[in-house]
Amino acid sequence: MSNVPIPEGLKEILLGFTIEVIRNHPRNICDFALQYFAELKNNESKVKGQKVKFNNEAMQIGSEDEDEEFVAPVINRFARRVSVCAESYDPDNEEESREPMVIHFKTDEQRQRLLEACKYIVLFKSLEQDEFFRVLDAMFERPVAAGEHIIEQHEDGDNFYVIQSGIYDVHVMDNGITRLVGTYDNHGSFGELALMYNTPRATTIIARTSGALWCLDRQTFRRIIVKNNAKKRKMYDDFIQTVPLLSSLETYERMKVVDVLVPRQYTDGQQIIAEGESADDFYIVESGQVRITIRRPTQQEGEMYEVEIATCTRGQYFGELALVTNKPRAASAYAVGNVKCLVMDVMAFERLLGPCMEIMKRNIRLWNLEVKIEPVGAVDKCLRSL
Ligand code: 1OR
Repeated sequence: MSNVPIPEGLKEILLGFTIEVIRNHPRNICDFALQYFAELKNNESKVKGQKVKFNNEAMQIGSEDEDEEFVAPVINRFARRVSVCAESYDPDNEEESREPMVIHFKTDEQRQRLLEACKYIVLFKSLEQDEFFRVLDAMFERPVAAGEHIIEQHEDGDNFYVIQSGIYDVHVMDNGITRLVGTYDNHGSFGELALMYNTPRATTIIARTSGALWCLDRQTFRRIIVKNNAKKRKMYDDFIQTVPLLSSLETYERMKVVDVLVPRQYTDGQQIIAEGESADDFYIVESGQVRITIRRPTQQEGEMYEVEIATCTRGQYFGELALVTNKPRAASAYAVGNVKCLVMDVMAFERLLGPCMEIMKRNIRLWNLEVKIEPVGAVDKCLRSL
């Protein structure tokens, strides 16, 4: 038996399959095998001029070279990255885009859950469809135990994480004192900053409960997300410079704002925010007009009507009040004609607009004191007119 030649690649294929079985614990191994090998075959034929390579962690699609040997580097996906060379990112670097793509096999059920978990991830929103699918392909699932440290402040960044399930506390250590600054509750994502800006981890993230995370490796993150952000910066740079609220920010701070802004479009009459609802987004109008309205009681008991109290145009912002005061929306917003907004989620709002917070609070406060000032945003204006 020892003289029987082992076909090239067999070991790697079986090893890859075995690892996926152990990781996924399928109820029926035969069904799983059918699906696994069908997907493998599919990947092989899908990528013209490329072939599927294997390692014990992921399938990688590399460039065509029939004589090329199977590459099986041993990577531990869960091991923390210990050092980062100060790689700079050049979005036009063709070399970088020819690097092999990472693909982690997923069952249909996993893929469905992953799609669901990624639906509202801001960083994925401005990706083209094919880029988005490449990101999904590269993600892998990691079970998490309660008490586990997912990220350590000051370390280098290895992965970006999307939450599948579980509660995760965000701690910041400052002058030897550790503060709990936030909590992710079963949805959202974290770990993007170190990968985007080549900086050490900004916080420590600890799982409060058991759960699961989807991980995206640093290289794929940089090749797809950072590249996309570079495009976005080019696109929005001029506009962002004209937004009065952001004028107190340094250039690099404004760039970080652009990185997290997501474009959203609305058609005539469409409701953008609803009075009384909880708030998680902040809006800057890129084009078009937005009506801000509040509900007032009519003569009929229990009946309300909406009255317009302000309009917002290009460069103005709305939706900040509820985020600053941590209260439900004080007004509704509707598109007048076609409207384009740039939207930021509450976490990014708190993290990045700290320097602008005083301006926003001042506007709200000034209204409360009934001091007449030129409005910066719409909500302060509308509140003053109440
Ligand atoms: P990272 O790669 O630096 C830690 O790794 C992650 O924690 C970070 O990316 C963010 O995804 C996430 N400030 C900085 N990072 C935060 C914060 C945060 N919250 C979550 N992360 N602050 C809390 C804002 C509500 C400010 C703390 C002073």
